[in-house]
Parts: sequence; structure tokens; C-alpha cells
Amino acid sequence: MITLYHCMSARSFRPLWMLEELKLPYALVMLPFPPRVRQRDYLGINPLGTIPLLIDGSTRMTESAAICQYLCSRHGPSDLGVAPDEEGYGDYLNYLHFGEATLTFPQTLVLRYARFEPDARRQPGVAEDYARWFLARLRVLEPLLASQAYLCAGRFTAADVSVGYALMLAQFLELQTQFTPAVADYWARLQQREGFQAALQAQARAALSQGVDSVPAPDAAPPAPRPGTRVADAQATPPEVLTDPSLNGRTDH
Ligand SMILES: N[C@@H](CCC(=O)N[C@@H](CS)C(=O)NCC(=O)O)C(=O)O
Repeated sequence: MITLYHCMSARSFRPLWMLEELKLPYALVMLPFPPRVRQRDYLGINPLGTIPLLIDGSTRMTESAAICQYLCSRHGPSDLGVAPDEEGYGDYLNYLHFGEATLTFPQTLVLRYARFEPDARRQPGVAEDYARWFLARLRVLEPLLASQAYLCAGRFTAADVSVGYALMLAQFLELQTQFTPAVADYWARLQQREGFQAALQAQARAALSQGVDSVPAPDAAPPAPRPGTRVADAQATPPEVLTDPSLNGRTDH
């Protein structure tokens, strides 16, 4: 049985959406956000502290776009994947990674500096710059989506799940009002999919039955700094993590 560790509407929504599209059986473990702070024992399962974590037999994966690719190749064949000998294969891989590396990354800086940091460490200028950067990157999709319904291969694929989550996050950041027309239509189309709606319902149901807060991760309030933490150091991250050079004190969405 596949197990997915997930926080409400965080990047782990990508694999959840894929699992629903593929209609695979899975167990969904809900965690409060950020688990590294609010569910410390999770670090024993995933030392990174991040979600998603997908466990499938002896396979353990922590990258949302890679998990999407894995699910449709390992548990396929499925039209959600694009085979190496198909015309759209290069586009497929490119958009699969574009969704995370190019479209989600700048938004994590908006989240951090506009929402997750305590007031004294917020940086509205940084948040604004990265919101603009995200929207500029997103604009490259406009001509493509003005002439086709999905990103590649003439059908809905895992690449649309990857980019679709970046659009979902943008909506949490209230950036969707600045989507260009074809991108806005595409986002509306993605949300109508049965698999997308099923994933929304699955996370709501699981949060309720597991007693986990159903506030979406992008809207989660930063945890209060521990007593004794200097204001300048007070991030949504415990002090010991701030001093761990491998983590560099970062709490990302
Ligand atoms: N590149 C990874 C990023 C994983 C990641 O940073 N996830 C965020 C949630 S969207 C997280 O767990 N943040 C909590 C933290 O950094 O403590 C992916 O695509 O899955």
C-alpha cells in the first residue's frame, strides 16, 4: 500500500491529486504545518521535515514532481505519463519540473517574507519582487495555453498536475487575479477535473478523521517563537534548526 504524508494544500497535493487521477489505493497521513515544528516525531521518519513523503514498499520519495512521474510510470501505464518515444516527451519532463523549480520556488519566498516570518523579519519588498518574478515566468505559458488545452502531448498529464499546483498556490497568495486569460481558463479547467476535486475531498476527510487542523498550509499561522528567542532570530523555525547549517534555518512552504 502506498502511504503519502501530507499537509493541507501543500506541495504534497501534487502526489495526492495524481493518486486520485490514477485511482490507486493509498493511505493518507495528515500532518500539521510545518511538521518540523508542529509534529517533531515526523523528523524520525523524514529528517528533512518536509512534505511530501511517499512510501511505496522500499521506495521513499520527497520530491513532489518526481513522485508524480514515479506514480504514473511505476503504477501505469497511464496516459498521465508521456513515454520517451512519444512526440511530447521533452516538453513533458520540462513542464513537470517547470511547475516546481520555476513556478513554485519564487512563490515560497513570497510566502516566507509576507506570511511565515514574524512581523519584525517580514520583507514586503522581497515578497513583491518574487510575486512579480513568478507572474513574469508564468506569462510564458500564455501563448501555449491560448492554442491548446494542456501543456503537452495533446492531453492532460502529470506535467499539468505539477504546474496546476503552482497555480493553486498562487491562488492562496491571491495572485490569480493577475493570471493572463488563457492561464486563468486553464486553471479553471484543471479545478473541474474529477481527480482534483477528489483530492480536495480526500484531504478534508482525512484531516477531520485524524484530528488535524484543516487550515491550508499557505494560510497557516507561523508557530510562536520559543521563549528566549531573540526577535531578530525568531523565524517559524525552532532555534536548533536555525543553527543546523544543512537546513540553513529555512522554513519553506
Ligand atoms: N522540492 C520539494 C519541496 C518540499 C517542501 O519544501 N515542502 C514544503 C511544503 S510545500 C515543506 O515541507 N515545508 C516545511 C518546512 O520547510 O519545514 C517538493 O517539490 O516536494
